[in-house]
Amino acid sequence: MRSRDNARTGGEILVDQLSVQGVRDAFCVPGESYLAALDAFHGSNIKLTVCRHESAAAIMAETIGKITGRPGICFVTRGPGVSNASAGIHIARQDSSPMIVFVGQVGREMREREAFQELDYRAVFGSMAKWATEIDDPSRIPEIISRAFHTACNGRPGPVVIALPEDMLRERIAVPDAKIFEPVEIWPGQTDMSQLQKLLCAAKRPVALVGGSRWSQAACAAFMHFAGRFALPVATTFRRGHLFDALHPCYAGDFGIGPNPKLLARVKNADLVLLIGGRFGEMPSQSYTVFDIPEPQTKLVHVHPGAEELGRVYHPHLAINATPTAFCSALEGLQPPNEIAWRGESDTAHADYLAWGEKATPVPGAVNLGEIMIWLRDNLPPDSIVTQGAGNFSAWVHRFYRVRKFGGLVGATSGSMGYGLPAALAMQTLYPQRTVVCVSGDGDFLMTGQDFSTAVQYGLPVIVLVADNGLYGTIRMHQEREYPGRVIATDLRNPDFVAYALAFGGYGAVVEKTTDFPAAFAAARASGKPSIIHLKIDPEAITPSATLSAIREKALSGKR
Ligand SMILES: Cc1ncc(C[n+]2csc(CCOP(=O)(O)OP(=O)(O)O)c2C)c(N)n1
Ligand SMILES: [Mg+2]
Repeated sequence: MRSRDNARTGGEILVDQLSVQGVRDAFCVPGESYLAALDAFHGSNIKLTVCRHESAAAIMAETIGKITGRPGICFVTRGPGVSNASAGIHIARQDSSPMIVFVGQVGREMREREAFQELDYRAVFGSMAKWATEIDDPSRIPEIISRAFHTACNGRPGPVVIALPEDMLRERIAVPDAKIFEPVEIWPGQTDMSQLQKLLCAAKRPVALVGGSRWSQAACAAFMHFAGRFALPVATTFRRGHLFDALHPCYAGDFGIGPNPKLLARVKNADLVLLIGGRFGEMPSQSYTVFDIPEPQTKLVHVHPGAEELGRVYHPHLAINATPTAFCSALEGLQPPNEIAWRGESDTAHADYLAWGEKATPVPGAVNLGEIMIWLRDNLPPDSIVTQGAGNFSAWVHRFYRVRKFGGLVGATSGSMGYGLPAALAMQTLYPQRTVVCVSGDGDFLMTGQDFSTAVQYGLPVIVLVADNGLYGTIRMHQEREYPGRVIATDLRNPDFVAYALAFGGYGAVVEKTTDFPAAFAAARASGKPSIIHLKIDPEAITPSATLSAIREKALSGKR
């Protein structure tokens, strides 16, 4: 209800401002604390998706931020709502994804009495979010939203939390909108690039690792072109497989959890390692074991958009503060040496990668997740999207599935269970024409499984594979390694996932043996409905290369 005197409510100013910033989708669980903002979505061009749980709403927003590079938007209510959303806020932090979470807040006159559901958001999210604030005055909404977009996206992206006192959202004032923002590119200096040129000319065994955020399809294409010109072996870091085409002749594989031993050896033996875009966190450093801290034994080039990440753990030989987008275009100016000392290495690395995932490993039980991943890689269109949560099942995705396109694999580098389904819903919202498959575990799926109803409500025909081994398998594996035979709290009693899908109004099929999968997948697709394919996995098939009993036996023999 915009009035004739140009006065708008705080809620209207806020939603108009989101629209000016180019927001097309927002995700919420409603609350009485922000009714005036909800009301302002009437007549706006932003599609508001209502979810069943705030963790799903927050993950959907995070996924939008991760893939588009512009903040994903989520609205949740005060205390309990934002507490539920905090898993998504943490993911945005660890995964460096731009996101803005709007939270209802008690009226201004009640603050600090611990009124109903009141929280001090600045204190609670002070260390998890990139910025946590509260808007006291509706005339400052355009300014604060503009800053929130800049903060969420610039440098190393991350989550912003903004609290909205409910009376502030109802106040009516006249204020102009702020203009649309653009994330600031950070260009590498000429000196940086010429030093890199020299390092590459002197290298004998270089390898590149790509990760992090602030990539785009064009940046990935530019990097692949560079890798091709330099015959440079390139690996992707944990859950960033979508940054490099798996069938590019320079692709050396996934350098995540349990990488190909040949790739691990290659990185360890390299005399020059380039990490582009990612943090030198626990995963790319293989739990901080690959390089010495703080002075690595090999030459490291670290390219990162956040200056504070450069030298955080490792002292790089060359630190370049740049966004991957800008850095990759600057790579056009580098020339490969006349004689590439490592010529042939990218071919070997790629052959090692292909061989590592060529054939499924034999596993106990009638359903082999490796063969299913191979079927998907051979049969899904190249622009398909696979999303995943966290659990041992994901090892089969990384090893046997082949990601071809930017956005083709979406996962949480923070290892947050329950990620796959909301991420799939967000991707299907963004790309209605593309096939979206979510690969989840039985534990993983039920962390956000209630939002299967959101898929049904909005007609998002995602296909969810639930790898049901009746276990919190990852933890059981660690338990058997550390405390063999002393099983506790890792068994699961599961529902009938087909009945679950049907009860929600979706399609369901069970797969008892690998050869049932193609027909089940075809039927799911033909149904046009959100679907669940229930995969009955033998609990002994705990990794692609080890059984649960073998892990226990090994641990017991070590203790004897
Ligand atoms: C939100 C969250 N809670 C707990 C964990 C710890 N955790 C990691 S993997 C895992 C078990 C995953 O089980 P499931 O999804 O069934 O996959 P599986 O390992 O059995 O293949 C747990 C509990 C986590 N990573 N995230
Ligand atoms: Mg499981």
